[in-house]
Amino acid sequence: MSIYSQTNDSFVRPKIILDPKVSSFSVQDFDHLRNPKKSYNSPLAVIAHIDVNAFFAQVEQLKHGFTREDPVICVQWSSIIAVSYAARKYGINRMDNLKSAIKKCPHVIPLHTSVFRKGENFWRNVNSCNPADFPSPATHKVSLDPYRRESRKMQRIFHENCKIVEKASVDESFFDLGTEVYEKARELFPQLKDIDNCDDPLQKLPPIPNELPEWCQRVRGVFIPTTEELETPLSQNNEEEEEEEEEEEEEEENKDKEESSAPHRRGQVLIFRDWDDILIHIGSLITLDLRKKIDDALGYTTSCGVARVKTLAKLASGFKKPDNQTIIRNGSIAEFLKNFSIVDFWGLGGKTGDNVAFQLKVPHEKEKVIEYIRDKFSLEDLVEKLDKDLELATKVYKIVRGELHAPFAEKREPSMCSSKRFRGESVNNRDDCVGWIKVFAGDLFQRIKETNEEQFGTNYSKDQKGSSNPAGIKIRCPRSLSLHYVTLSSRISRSRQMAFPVVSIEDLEKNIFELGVKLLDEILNLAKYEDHELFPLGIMDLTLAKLEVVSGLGFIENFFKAEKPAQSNNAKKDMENGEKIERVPFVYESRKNLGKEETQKNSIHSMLKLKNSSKTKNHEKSKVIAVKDIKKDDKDVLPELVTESNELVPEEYFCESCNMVILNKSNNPHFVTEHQDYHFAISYSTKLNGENMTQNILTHNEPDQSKANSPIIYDLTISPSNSPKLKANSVLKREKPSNKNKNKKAKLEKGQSMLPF
Ligand code: DCP
Ligand code: CA
Repeated sequence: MSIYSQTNDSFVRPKIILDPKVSSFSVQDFDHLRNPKKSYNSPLAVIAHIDVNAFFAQVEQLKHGFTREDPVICVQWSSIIAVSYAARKYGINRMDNLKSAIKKCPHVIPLHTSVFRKGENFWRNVNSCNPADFPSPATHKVSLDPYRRESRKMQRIFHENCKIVEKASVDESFFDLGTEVYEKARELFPQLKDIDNCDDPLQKLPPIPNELPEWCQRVRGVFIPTTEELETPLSQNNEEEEEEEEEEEEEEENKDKEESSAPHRRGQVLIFRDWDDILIHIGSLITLDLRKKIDDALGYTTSCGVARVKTLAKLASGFKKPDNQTIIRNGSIAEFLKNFSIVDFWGLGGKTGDNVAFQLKVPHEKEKVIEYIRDKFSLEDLVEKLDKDLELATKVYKIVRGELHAPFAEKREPSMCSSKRFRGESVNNRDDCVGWIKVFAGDLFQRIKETNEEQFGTNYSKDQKGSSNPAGIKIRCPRSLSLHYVTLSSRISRSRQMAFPVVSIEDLEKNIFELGVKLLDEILNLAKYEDHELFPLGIMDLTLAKLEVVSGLGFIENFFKAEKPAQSNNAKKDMENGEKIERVPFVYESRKNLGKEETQKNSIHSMLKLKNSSKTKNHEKSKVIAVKDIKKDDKDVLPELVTESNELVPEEYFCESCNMVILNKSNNPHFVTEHQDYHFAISYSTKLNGENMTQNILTHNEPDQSKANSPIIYDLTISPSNSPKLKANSVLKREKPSNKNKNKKAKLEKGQSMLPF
């Protein structure tokens, strides 16, 4: 059993003892820390993982003015999706439902997630902790916006303080602290600056000093001991000294607002011998500061792990919760891993991990599993045992040694999805779908608006029109829209996708809605064509993808770059001076309803007092539902956590402006949007420069059919979107036939839209 299964009562902070030895690390190992491409792979790497404690519950707790000591739970319909640590003391966990939670703690405070109401384009808070007032899943959709918003605030603080951050989920992030640790170490230890003139990168670093500078004499968080430290006789300090130390610690604790518990053995020592110990320790003080910033600025407690690789940092952050951090030095990896089995590692939790455990016949005692794999199997043995799967074998080999140096993921092109899992048979016709598309459009628009405001610091209010620097305005524009559904009983799943045009921000929500409805009509036609029953619907979602960042004037200028038409002096001047922001149609309208709903702090407190008054009952006009159990898997999926943008490269599309179908012969994923840009540029130029000038552009940019990648022209007999029935063979007569019917059917199945736009 790990020493950490003991209670914390008998633990005090350990003391650091320095025992310098010849360093095993080279100048290059240290130098790589400041190189973002190499730092994660250095043997001196310092990686952290931060996870917000009971995230949704903390958001609701703060939103409604409760304290950390209040037993808050976050509820979605009658399921519990997050449990505050105060409520966990009563044994409540996520597997409970509202009823069983109330049984465990009669004064539990259930706070419902914010919700959209069907047919409305804005979400509202549920300002009641009385389950009888909670909304019904038949008429409402959960809004995850408040959590995403808080998540983005945290990300901003993380990015302000750390160069390499990888957001792992809505409340978890990895940090490569290489640069920060490198800089702090050089500031604290002059000998690490002396190596600047060293010619040989493989030269070993100087030994660590005999004493630590004051800044890093503090020990914060749980330091996993090395085997040697565990065996080191405990400090001989007499009790008086210990008491004095504890008093000092208490003072410091108040000063630093650090971890509430110090789960170390009384008199434990930490022996630092080389730079890896010191750098990980510096990393732990940096994360302490970062977590404190989150707490001070936003009020959230977090847990954190610091180690040399991501897998260890992730396990460590979950080791001591809440509001604590666990530090794994390289010498304590073996000891730390005694707490885990192979299936506890990220990516090995499912069948793969079970299969590895089975094939390697790992012992039943958890604390022996990792040691057993490490000591018993060479890499070759693992390849042999794991069906010659070299990748998996290498992963297991490195994981059990704490050596899986994983790179940090590049930022993915974001997409946004709004989805709803429908209850029972509540969506039975087109009107029902339209009501939900309205919600989706409002949700997506609001999120784009907010992320733009947060990311680019622009509030897009009308008074910003006429700004002297429109070229500086940036905005994230969606360029693709898709609608997806799953039928309730037959679980038939289909999706339709189309390029999303460049529109003004004022028109964005309207366009998302209208084009979403167009996709819906396509789907309705397709269901008829395929002869499958669409209703009742089980799930529907609307996704905006290819959220490209463009800048106001720069964006427009890009359209004209290719052909550089001779501009009239005035037009040119306008562009250069960036006058008239009105021309750049990226101006958001402020929306009604939202601000008021969001800032009702403490409202529940007052409602608690007024619990039985009629005022309370009328406050939220949600339908009153009986509290009944809803199965775990029956709740809404978390789009941001589970939805990947599943984009398809369109093979062809019908361009209304060209009045022809254009084939994507070069398989260019952006070909539709690029073609649209071309039309946008023309229309914009016409507006700006008049017809004549635009003619220049036209002759330069017109699709050239003589070129290899030229579009193939179809004889257009029926516009597919106007066709009452979407029939493969009635759509187009092609001049140059090849695989037409096959393509058409495949295209329909792949979900590519036939809509003109
Ligand atoms: N979440 C959810 N449904 C799940 C899992 C999570 O709705 N099945 C949401 C609610 C959580 C948030 O995601 O607050 C983050 O998930 P975590 O697994 O990190 O759990 P918590 O943050 O709630 O708790 P912990 O302190 O254990 O991290
Ligand atoms: Ca969490």
